[in-house]
Amino acid sequence: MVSLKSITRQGKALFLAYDHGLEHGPDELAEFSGRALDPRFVLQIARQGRYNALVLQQGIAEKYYPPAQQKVPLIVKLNGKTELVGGEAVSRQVCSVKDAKRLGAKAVGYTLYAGSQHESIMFAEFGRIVSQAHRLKLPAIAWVYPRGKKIKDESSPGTIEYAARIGLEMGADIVKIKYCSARGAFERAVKAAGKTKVMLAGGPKTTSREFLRAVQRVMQAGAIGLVVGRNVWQAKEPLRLTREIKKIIFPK
Ligand code: FBP
Repeated sequence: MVSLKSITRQGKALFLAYDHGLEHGPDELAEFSGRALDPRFVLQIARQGRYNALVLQQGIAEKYYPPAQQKVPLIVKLNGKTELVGGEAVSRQVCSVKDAKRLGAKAVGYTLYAGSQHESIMFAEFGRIVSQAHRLKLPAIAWVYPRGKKIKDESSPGTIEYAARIGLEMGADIVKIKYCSARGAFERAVKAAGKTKVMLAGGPKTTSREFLRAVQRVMQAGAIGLVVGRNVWQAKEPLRLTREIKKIIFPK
């Protein structure tokens, strides 16, 4: 098994995600204060907040991730899509594992839209990515987001449990899944993921209180941490919220 040491602390982790410019567009980065449109603002949060890793697409990694930033380990997201297309979700690989490594990545990430009519394309790509990443001793992280005509509720208990299991079956070292507040749902998802570690996907901006409660619940359920984007860099005081999140993930 590939070691997760370079992107975890005491087996736990807090990653900052910043691939939204591609996934959702500049409006979302500019929402609330507009500060997050500038990659330097978010990179500074990652550095000052001492995140365990920062998730970037190759473009921003290449242009904004200077050697000084490298105190915060890099995770390169290998696939991506925009919101400009309709239809069943498909997100193809846009960066190779080798290029990610060249950019300084300590792990690679990939989104699987399980349930989409095009899931087989993404499964085949991710299967190859896992082998290539493991050959280079890089962990492979799967964002498993069930999405498509047949998925009624992306974060129902059964759906998140299935998403977690897909991570294990596909060979991911970490699987990132959506939140579900139903009693016992996240516990069952963690169980379904077996030896694949589970992390929570932050989701759209909510109140800090609500967000911290969700973090608390998933940590109690056995998750190793979270990959957060909007809830932190759209917050009024991102570093303050980071400290609160860290108190939950790393209690000692
Ligand atoms: P957030 O914490 O902002 O939700 O970021 C996590 C993330 O997975 C990003 O990596 C990605 O850009 C986004 O969520 C995808 O969101 P959506 O579920 O709306 O496609």
